[in-house]
Amino acid sequence: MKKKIGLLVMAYGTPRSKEEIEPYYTHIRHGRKPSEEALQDLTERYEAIGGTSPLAKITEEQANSLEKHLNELYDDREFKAYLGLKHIAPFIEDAVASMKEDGIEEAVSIVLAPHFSTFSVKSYNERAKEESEKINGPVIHSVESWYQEPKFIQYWAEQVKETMEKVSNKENTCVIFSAHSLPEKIKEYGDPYPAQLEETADLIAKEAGIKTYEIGWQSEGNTPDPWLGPDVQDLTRELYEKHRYTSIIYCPVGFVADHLEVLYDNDYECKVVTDELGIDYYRPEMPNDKPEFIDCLATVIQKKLAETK
Ligand code: FEC
Repeated sequence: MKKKIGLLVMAYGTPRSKEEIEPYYTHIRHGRKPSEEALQDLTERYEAIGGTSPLAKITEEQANSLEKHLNELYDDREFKAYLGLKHIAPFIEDAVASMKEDGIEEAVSIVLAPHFSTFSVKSYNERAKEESEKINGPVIHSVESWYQEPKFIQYWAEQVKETMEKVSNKENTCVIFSAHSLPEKIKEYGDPYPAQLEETADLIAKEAGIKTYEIGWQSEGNTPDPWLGPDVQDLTRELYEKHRYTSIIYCPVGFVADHLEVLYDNDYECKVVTDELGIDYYRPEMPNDKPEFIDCLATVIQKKLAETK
């Protein structure tokens, strides 16, 4: 008989309707309701990308494709995917409870974000483990980060090379690698997040054979404390002032899907800046549920399971 393994796929989550925007935003704000103005602003951003985000559908497709692919790779194990979201149902805790109900004793978990941070991956993993301990649920083997996986680096290197093919003045083009900004205070705790983004950029640039690239931060929150910078929009202006680049290729490598932070913050906000400067805007395709990306995630899971033997 095949051994049953729970595949806990954790992701940010997104409102599935206009009505869900307020509770979702309240959850992100740790239970504090957003002001009318902030809610209106977020609603307008969702409207600008079509009303809701495609993220809900993409996350489900990623989890289902990963389950299917892993089941093709193993003869002696059967994986069952459980989606656990950070800010909307099914929450991480719901997924752990479902695994327990289904009699799962061992699980492997992955967060659909490549870099580790105390603000992101650590909190996902802690929530899963705490819930499992509380209900005497499955043992969970958690992947901490997977940005170094060669198949991930390869994915973005291919995207950069393909995009470069479309650019007319390659010499005058800069690639900006970015991730979600976080409050700067994470540096005081020695959080590896900024260094991991830098390493990701260096690895992709080397693989793609590009020399002109920068690191930027995007989508920073609406709070008074300082956030990691430079912000991608400011960086675009600074780079133009200094080097007069004629094209920028934006690679939001901290994300793995088409969602608000990419479709709005890159494709709208950054494009406003490039249009104003009269330079070309490029943004390669996100991994979504492309087979090569699902294979990358499966490899990360295989490596984690090999460690636990
Ligand atoms: O609906 C969608 O398509 C977008 C989903 C979405 C993703 C995402 C990823 C990350 N976030 C991270 C950190 C923060 C911190 C705050 C924060 C705020 C928001 C808001 C929305 C939102 N985030 Fe998000 N994030 C997504 C959506 N995020 C909406 C609230 C409005 C706004 O500020 O724009 C600030 C919280 C606070 O106020 O205290 C911090 C990180 C990631 C990448 C890792 C991951 O996916 O977990 C880090 C997708």
